[in-house]
Order: sequence, then structure tokens, then C-alpha cells
Amino acid sequence: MRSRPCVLWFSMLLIVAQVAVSRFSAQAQAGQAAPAESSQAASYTPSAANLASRQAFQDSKFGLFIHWGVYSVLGDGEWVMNNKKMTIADYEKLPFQFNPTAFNAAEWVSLAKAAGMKYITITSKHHDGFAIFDSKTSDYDIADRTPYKKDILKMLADECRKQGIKLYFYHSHRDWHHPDYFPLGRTGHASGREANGDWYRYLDYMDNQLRELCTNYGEIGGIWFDGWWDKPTADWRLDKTYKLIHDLQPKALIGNNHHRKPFPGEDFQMFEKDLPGGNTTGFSGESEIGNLPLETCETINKSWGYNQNDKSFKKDKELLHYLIRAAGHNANFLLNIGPMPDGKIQPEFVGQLKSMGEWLSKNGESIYGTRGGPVTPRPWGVTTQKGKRIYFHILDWQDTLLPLPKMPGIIRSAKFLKTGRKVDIIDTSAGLVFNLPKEAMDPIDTIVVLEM
Ligand code: FHN
Repeated sequence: MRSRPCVLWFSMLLIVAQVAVSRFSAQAQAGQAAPAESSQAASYTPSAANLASRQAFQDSKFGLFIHWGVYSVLGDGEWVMNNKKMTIADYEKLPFQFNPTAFNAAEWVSLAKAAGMKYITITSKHHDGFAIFDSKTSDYDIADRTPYKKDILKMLADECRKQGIKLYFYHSHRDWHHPDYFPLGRTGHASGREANGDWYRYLDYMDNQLRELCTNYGEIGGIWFDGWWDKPTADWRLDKTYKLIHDLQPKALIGNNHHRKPFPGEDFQMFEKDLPGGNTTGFSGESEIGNLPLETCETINKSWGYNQNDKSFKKDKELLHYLIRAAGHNANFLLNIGPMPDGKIQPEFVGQLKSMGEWLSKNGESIYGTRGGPVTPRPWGVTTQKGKRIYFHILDWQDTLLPLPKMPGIIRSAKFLKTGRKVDIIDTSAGLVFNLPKEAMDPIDTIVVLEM
């Protein structure tokens, strides 16, 4: 017969083991990741094709973000289902009212090109779970639930190919509609869904729709994920999803707006409403700049989805400064519009985009194909470089003399990009000083080009 103390030990061990097993099975059953995101691929080696896409992505610098879906019918932004505590039954009335007969893919793509943009990222499915493409995985899509029926993404993909614009698909991890998106995350609690569901069946559903997006629209630019932060401890099985995309579209770039340091399998890193390293919005508190190509996204007014009452349009100078400062931070700028339910883009957006294109048609060499540096971002502005050229973007400087650090190498010439006029430089042991006469200054961006 076992002695009393060892019986005690034995029963203690038994209890600990039972707790561990029950905890693990509860987590697995509830889709929670075992700590440290165990499903994350330890490593990811991007293909040569993928690395080439990353370079092209970084050279492109400027893209059009499009938030469009049945929520535009209410003209109250893309979060209206959650913000107005709409049940699924209520929200499912919207698709019947979504009939964008004025949608013209050529018009949209031409506008992006006129703005100087090189790629488009459009919402294929946002948090409301509705697919604006013809999905065979679900009937909660444009083909089965709207009078419009046509596949928006198909028309856009064909037009983008015709006009040489890359097309990326935004795809929401979070889903306020799908019955298997369970346990619920931080939002979507008023949808009236049953309090049950099979999490891994939801992930299979998501992967199936991603397979459609990576199969039915030709070569795509990549996938822009969002909504991971609705359930940050869940087992999102990202390695499986990322492998699916990389296998089907080796050139495609994957980014995930999870506001953390990039996870293995990702090809670019985005920041929302902040320049890389910034955290004015509180999104990027847990983020870190990784070593992937960077992108920052922003809206022209305050809304991503169409909002008929949001008239807080940023001036084109503010938007251009965002693009230029992003380039100085070695990041792309993804600027958003929320089209109207009839398929038209509101005139305020069209006007802003065209004036940005105007500026880029004259100054684009100082942005496209450049990388940030060599001088790190400063309050007065930023620098971009390409080959033997360094571009100083002086955005906010009142004085005539601008002190700068020493430049690596010999300066062969220094000119104002706009006029080609020579810039007088005082070379001191501590660094350089640009002599910037008032009349040479530009209200948006005074660009000095150094040829090294
Ligand atoms: O909740 C979304 C929001 O609707 C929009 O899609 C933006 C775009 O970056 N991302 C999330 C907010 O962080």
C-alpha cells in the first residue's frame, strides 16, 4: 500500500494534469491559441518573385484604398452594423437596396491613375461579412443578394490589368455575420447570432473565400488583412492561410493590419493613420517597425466607408505632406475613398485626388522609386534618395538658412527641382547649410536635389 505522503503527491499530480488538459481542450475548442500563437510558422522564406514584388511595391509609393459595400446604402460609414447595434436580420435588408448601376470600373481606375497612384486596394469583404464579389463559398454576396448581381472585383481586376494598375484585396478576418465566428470578439455582440459555432469551420470558410480571390481574378497584388485584433488571442491559423495565398499567388504580398510586429509569412507592414513609428491614434502602441516594406493608410475625410455627413475633407497640402513624409519614412501612402451606393465617387474626393496627381506629374521623380533617407525625418521635412540623387523635401521652414548634417560622399550639384536653379550651400565642418531665398520657396514642398 502506497505511503500517505506519496498518495497525496500522486493525487496532486493528477489534479494538475486534469487542469492542464481541460484548459488546453477548452482553448482548442474555443479557438483560442495556445499561448505564443503556436500555429505561427516559425519561419518564412519569400520567393524570388515575392521579393521582386516587394521592390515594385516600394517603388510604387502611392495607392488608392477603397472601402465599399452594402453599408454605403446607409451613408453612415462601414461600422454602421455594429455602431447602430443592427441585428443580422436588419442588416440583411441592405443588400436588396445595393444596386450601383453607375459603377464604372474604367472611371475608378482612371481616377487612381490621374491621382498618380500605382495600385488599388479594395475591400472584398469587410467586418459585416458581405462579399462584393461572386463567391461560391457563400450566398451572402453581391451575386446572390443584390439586384446588381455583377462581380465588382471581376470588372475592377480586368480594368486594372488593362490600365497597368496592381489590384490588392482587403479582407476582414473579423465577421459580424458568419455563425461560426465564435466565440465573438470585441464587437458584433448585437448581431443576434446564436451563442455557438465552430471556429475552425469559420477559418475554413475564410480560406475558401481567399482561395476564390487568389484564383478567379488573375494575378493579384496581394491581400490586406484586417480585424485580427478583434480576437488577438485566437488561433487564427495564419500560417495555413498565408501558405494558401503564397502557393496560389507566389508574387502576391500579404500584409496584416494587426498593429503588431510582422508575423512570419507577411510581406509588408502597414500602419493606420500614423507614420511608421508614430502612435498618435493609439493603434500602434504594441507595434514595432519590422524589416518589411512599409505602408501607411489614411482617409480623405474621417470615414473609411461612405459617410454622407462627414465633410471634414483634408486639404490637398495636408494629403501631399502625408505622402511625402511617408516616403521619407520609407513607406507607401494608401489613401482611402468610400464610394457612394450608386457607384459614383463623390466630387470632393475626385478633386483632391486629381490635384495630388497634378503635383506628382511635376515632382514624381522625387517620390516614385525612391527610398527614405539618408537624413532621417525632421520637423522641417524629409529626404528621399534614388541612385545618385538625394531629394530634400522642405515642407515647413521659415528661415533662409537650413542647417543639415554632412552628406555621405561629394556633392556634384545642388538645384531646386522646380526651377533647376542652383542652390547655394555653405559647407562647414559640422555639416551643410542650404541658402533658401524666400522667392525660391514652394508653398507645398521646396525640393532641393543633390547630385552625388
Ligand atoms: O475597423 C477597420 C476600419 O473599418 C477600416 O477598415 C480601417 C482601415 O485601415 N481598419 C480598421 C480600423 O483599424
